[in-house]
Amino acid sequence: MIRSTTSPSAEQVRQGNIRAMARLISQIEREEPAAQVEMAALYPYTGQAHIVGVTGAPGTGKSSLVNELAKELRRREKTVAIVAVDPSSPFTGGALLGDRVRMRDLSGDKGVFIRSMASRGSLGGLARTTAGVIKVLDAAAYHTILIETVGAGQAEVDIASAAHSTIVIEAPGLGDEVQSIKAGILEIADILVVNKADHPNSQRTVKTLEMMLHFGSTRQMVRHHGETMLIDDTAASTNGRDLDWQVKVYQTIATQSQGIPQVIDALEAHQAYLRASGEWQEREKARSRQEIEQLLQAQVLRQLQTRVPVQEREQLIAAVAAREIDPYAAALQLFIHLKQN
Ligand SMILES: Nc1nc2c(ncn2[C@@H]2O[C@H](COP(=O)(O)OP(=O)(O)OP(=O)(O)O)[C@@H](O)[C@H]2O)c(=O)[nH]1
Ligand SMILES: [Mg+2]
Repeated sequence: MIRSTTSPSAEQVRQGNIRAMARLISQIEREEPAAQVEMAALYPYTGQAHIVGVTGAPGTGKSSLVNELAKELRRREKTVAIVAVDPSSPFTGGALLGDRVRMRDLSGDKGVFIRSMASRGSLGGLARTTAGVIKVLDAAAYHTILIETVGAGQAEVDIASAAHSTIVIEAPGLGDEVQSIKAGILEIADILVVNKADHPNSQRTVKTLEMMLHFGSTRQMVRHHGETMLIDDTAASTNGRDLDWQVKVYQTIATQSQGIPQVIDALEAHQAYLRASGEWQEREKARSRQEIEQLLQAQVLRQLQTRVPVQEREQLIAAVAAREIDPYAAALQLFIHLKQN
């Protein structure tokens, strides 16, 4: 493949120029068309970084843990980019708070880049711009990209699914309930962490999670070709699929830097597993497919808005609502319209 960087500022991004990176990231956040040209120049250089999603219910210790993970990665001579995504607040409430601790711990280290992002418009938009920002950091050759996001629903799961490896954080609460089950984010975990292990109830949380993993209806969650599957324990051992990843529970006390190397070891093991099993490529393909389809969808919708008169669209919508025609017929009619124009 011929690799040529045609944009001078894309070249600066590749060399890790912080200002050039910040500028491009802002352009991406504003969804400026100019960013596309630079992203195209950078694209061949992406695909190297280990992208790690860190998600969990509010207050479980995501920011604290991400800081500790970053410090441990630095000890192992890895460069780190941190993206804190705060989908809940358009005014960057939690993201800013986490950032302040972060600045104290990690600022001044050239091997660490930190950026927080808050939702301006739709969550879909946030997922899209986050994906763009990850690419910039990837092209800038950071070894590991940590994405912190509050796990509260599908949009956050979408953001985390941009990752190669996903850490779901749980913290012992007052009751027995495991927050991530409620939020439906447990399924996306490659690594489970019970943070705040200094809390008296933490063993109970660990046991609950382990029980779910190992004995939950005699089945076990595994990641296979980018999808979470439930398989029988027996099938796992007799299928010759010994390359399948086993989700395990780790305990940390982020505020005392305890249990951190073990989590990084697990991350490194997961990365090695992804490469050895071919799943790294599978996930890249799945992500590429999703990205193309999303772009195509957005483009078709844009074309529709610019090419089909608003009255005509509204008439069709009214007709569908009034049950005069069905949605399929309406979509087909619009699609034919698009092709003709
Ligand atoms: N006791 C104890 N407290 C902790 C631990 N880790 C974090 N905390 C505290 O828990 C609070 C929340 O920590 P954060 O790291 O901000 O949690 P978060 O999940 O990023 O929070 P949001 O981004 O607001 O959802 C802070 O007061 C931390 O000091 C831990 O291991 N033990
Ligand atoms: Mg936080």
